[in-house]
Amino acid sequence: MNPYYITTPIYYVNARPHLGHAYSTVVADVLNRFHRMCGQETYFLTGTDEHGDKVVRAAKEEGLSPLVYVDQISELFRNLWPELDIEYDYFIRTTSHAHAKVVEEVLQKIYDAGDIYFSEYEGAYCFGCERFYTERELVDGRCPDHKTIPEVIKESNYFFRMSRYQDWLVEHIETFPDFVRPERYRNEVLAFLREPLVDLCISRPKTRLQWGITLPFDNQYVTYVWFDALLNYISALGYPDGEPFKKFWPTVQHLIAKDILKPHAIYWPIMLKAAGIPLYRNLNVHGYWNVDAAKMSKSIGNVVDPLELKKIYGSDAFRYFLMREMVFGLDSNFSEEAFIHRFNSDLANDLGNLFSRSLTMVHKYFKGIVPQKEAGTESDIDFGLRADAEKAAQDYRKAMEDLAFNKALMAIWEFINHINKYIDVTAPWELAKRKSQQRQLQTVLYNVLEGLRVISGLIYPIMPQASRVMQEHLGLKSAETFQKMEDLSVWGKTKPGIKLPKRLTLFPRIEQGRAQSANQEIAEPKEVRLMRMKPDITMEIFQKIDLRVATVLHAEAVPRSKKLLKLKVDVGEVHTIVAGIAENYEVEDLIGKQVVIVANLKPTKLMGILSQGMVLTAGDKGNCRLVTVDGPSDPGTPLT
Ligand code: ME8
Repeated sequence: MNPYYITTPIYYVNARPHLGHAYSTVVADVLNRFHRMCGQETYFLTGTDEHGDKVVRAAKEEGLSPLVYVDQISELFRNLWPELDIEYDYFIRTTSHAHAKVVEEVLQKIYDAGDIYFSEYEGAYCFGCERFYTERELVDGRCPDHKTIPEVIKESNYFFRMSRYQDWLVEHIETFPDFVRPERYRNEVLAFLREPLVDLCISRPKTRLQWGITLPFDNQYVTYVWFDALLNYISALGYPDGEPFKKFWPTVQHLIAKDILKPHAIYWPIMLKAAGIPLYRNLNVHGYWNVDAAKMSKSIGNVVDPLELKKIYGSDAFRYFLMREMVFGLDSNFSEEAFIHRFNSDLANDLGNLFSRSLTMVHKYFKGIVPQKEAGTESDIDFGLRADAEKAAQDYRKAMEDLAFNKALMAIWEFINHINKYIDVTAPWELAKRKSQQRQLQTVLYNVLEGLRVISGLIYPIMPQASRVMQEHLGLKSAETFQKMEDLSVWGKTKPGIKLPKRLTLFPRIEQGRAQSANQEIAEPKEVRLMRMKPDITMEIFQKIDLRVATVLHAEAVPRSKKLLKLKVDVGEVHTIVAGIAENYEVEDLIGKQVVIVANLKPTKLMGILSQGMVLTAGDKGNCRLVTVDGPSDPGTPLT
């Protein structure tokens, strides 16, 4: 069986991860798990793109060196993925030494072959895009993305002779119709290739940019960030001699959104061809998530934080929503209302209720022991359930292979509805009333459990936690066996006689827009809670917080506030701090007390009083205690 290699874009470290990044990476994880279920050996690559102008500018804004800055943001991405149950095999960083070596090697190879030349160029340069624009590409003289007027820059640079490969690329795309898919993006690429292809400027003079990989044939230049970044897909596998490269490269599936179609569909195949490396198998292009019908943007303030959603609704529900809501290839809209609606109707009602009502009956009628299916009763009361299960598994598989995740889920949900109807029609509660129908009751509930087994396996790539919990509660011990596609198309794998654990609610309904705490079984399993406590700020960030010992000189109530006290504290100098501790401390108890404060918090006005710091407490409201030091300390002593 063919191995399977899936890649995501490597994300720029100039911004924190958001919904869009999470979507691509969840899709890659879903595909990776699905192909593993099909018995393939898989490799899943993601990572961060850390060179270029954009990163230098973002670091500058934060007052950090690029090196420190890229470490911090890259870590945010790396730490987010396990929170969303994303299990990648390798996380590549373009600032790694091994990657730089591959970039140098490929550049040299293409240079030696004569496809890189030196020339002077004057053109309109957009700093946001980090590239030159031709007159034709500009819209009213402005960058189509950033809407800014590009600067005219004249410089000598190295160019990659892409024009030489134009006809070859058109022919390749025409010969392999699914090279770029879905078709709308293939058409877009072909339309672009109808115009003459301009050679690509692949260097930046060090006088303008130092943050990049030095060209192996001219140390006055660094490599253009896209030429560097695209090579991650092979450097991560240990190109040219690494075993993973030999095994996985020929099967590669790239996954991107439409924003980076051109570098992936044009620069990248030509780079591979020029370097004598076989081309990728498919470029899979998805659409954009908009939020509340607008493009996600920092300035509008509608950027969706995946971690926030995960914390409230759980990783499974987040993954389910993304996969169910977006038609791969088209744009989609995110809104929390739609999210909650899907959660309640699909997860809590359809799947969750089926699961609970089925297990409740097994506990009620059979003391929680999986009943034996009785020969002779089976066909009478099958009502086509077995055929439905086979059809669901087939439709699901086809849809997953076509990247039609919404359809794959629809196939599962159609089957869920069939089981629900099956229960209504066979009415186990009626069968249970008569001893003579005991055998029928056994068979009906056996069939229901068997249907749930199939569902628990099919949902695995999308909702790995719910899949595991379902399987545990269905008495399926070896999770591995029940996550194989081949087992899911075979009826009758459930073993009778097994005692099932107490039932639980898989997806408790969300009331008033927020998940209930009962959701914890799925939303917050223990290991995830621990993971959240893992440090996710670096020492540099922590050290920016100036914690000091302060002695309280004076305290008084803030008029018209039940909670606030105005303190004057000695922290080497006198600071006024407004603290919400009035319900826990009397004014007179505070005088002379040594507390710990954040001394460099930006001053802010509270009830008209300028507060110059924050007093640290443990707990809040009813049980709030001041953090103090274990013995007298000089006011202003820093905490280390
Ligand atoms: O372009 N909807 O990095 P990037 C869906 N470093 N997906 C979205 C999205 C949205 N609104 N916004 C971003 C780069 N994405 C380069 C890539 S690869 C060799 C170098 C996702 O941080 C989507 O996958 O801008 C998109 O292609 C990618 O993030 C762009 O990430």
